[in-house]
Amino acid sequence: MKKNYYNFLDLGEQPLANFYIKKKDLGKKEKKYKLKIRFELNSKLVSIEKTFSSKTMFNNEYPYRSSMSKTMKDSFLKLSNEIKKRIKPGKILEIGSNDGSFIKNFNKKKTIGIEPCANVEKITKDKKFNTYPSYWTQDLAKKILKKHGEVDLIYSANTISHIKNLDDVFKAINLILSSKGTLIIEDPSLLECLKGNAYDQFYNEHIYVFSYIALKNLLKKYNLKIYKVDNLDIHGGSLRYFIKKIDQVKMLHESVLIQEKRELKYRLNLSSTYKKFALRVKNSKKKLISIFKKCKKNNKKIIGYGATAKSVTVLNYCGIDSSYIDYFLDTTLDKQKKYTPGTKILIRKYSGSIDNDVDYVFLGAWNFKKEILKKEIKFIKSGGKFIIHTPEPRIL
Ligand code: DWN
Repeated sequence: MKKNYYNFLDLGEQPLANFYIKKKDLGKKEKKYKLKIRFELNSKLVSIEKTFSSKTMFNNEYPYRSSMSKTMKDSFLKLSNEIKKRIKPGKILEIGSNDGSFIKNFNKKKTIGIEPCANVEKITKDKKFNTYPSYWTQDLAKKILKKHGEVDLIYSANTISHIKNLDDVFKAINLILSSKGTLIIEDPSLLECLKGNAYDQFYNEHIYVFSYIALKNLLKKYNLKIYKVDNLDIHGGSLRYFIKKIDQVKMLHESVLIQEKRELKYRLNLSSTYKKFALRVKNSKKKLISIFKKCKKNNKKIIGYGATAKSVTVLNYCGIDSSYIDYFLDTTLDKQKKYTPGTKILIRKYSGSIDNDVDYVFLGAWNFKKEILKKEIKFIKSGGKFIIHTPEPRIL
């Protein structure tokens, strides 16, 4: 039988992102898998080949907190104000509410948050938000429907792309979204990922990287339709999709057709585009390694900034470990004093500045480049430099 997908990228053996290693476990064998990416010829969906269960990935030791960046907090606040002004929903449900950066902008009585990582959900529960430490499924949707009734708005940022069973996701949404309700989904944009050679958008948690075209195809099955698309700078380029039940969409916003045209112009619907991307990724690896080698040859001290899930892919794919990077700085408490998955680089607490003896900083959190470069102006003025791998590996 003819294959209906095209495997276009092999990012080698990878550990699970967000599985930071405790000092006592440094000698232990890590769980690893082969990270391969595929393009489905019919649905146009791009996904990783080997997946892990949600229970394995999103557990009660999950370290990521969305409130760690001003950029994210500002973005959630701006969207919340837009929702209040334009949509004026009654009840709001967020799938993947993390530490509450979005729901905190609304009246507690109006919001319901779903966050499967119990350690993260505890943060909002302790602040008396109505949150559930559960995975988003039809069973949960039924339970919430019984208790709270239908909701007028469902928001989900950087979560739907993390759930393998999309059939269950959208059926669950349809169970609880009111007939005139709005669904807003936000996830990294495949177009921007390809344009920016941001191959680090692929790791075990990002089961899918959506394009407008693929999501549109998928939503049809569930009687849902995208009526507006916002292009955001967030996470290196994200798309925010505004969706309603098909019979509620009277007119499409011009942004929908513009996005579709952009994606077709870039040929996101053709395998050849992904083949070219894979070649660029191989070149990117060579270039990044040569930058690191050159710096080390000149006895320069390199550290990392932002121990992101994304950087796990880059470091492991390029074989950049603690022989190149002395340590990472990160503001996230649950990452500090631990080591990066696979490459075992120590993560240190960020205490307000970069040490004077540092020559180069590898920007793991390149998606917050603007915010970080602004904050580190003193380091830059004193001659410090940043290394970045997207869109091309280079020294800033
Ligand atoms: O999709 C996902 C996104 C939203 O978050 C998840 N699968 C996991 C996670 O991915 P990530 O780790 O690649 O996300 P971020 O938001 O790029 O991570 C930024 C990291 O950098 C955090 O650990 C916080 C840190 N940071 C810092 O130390 N100083 C960030 C900023 C802005 C800073 O100034």
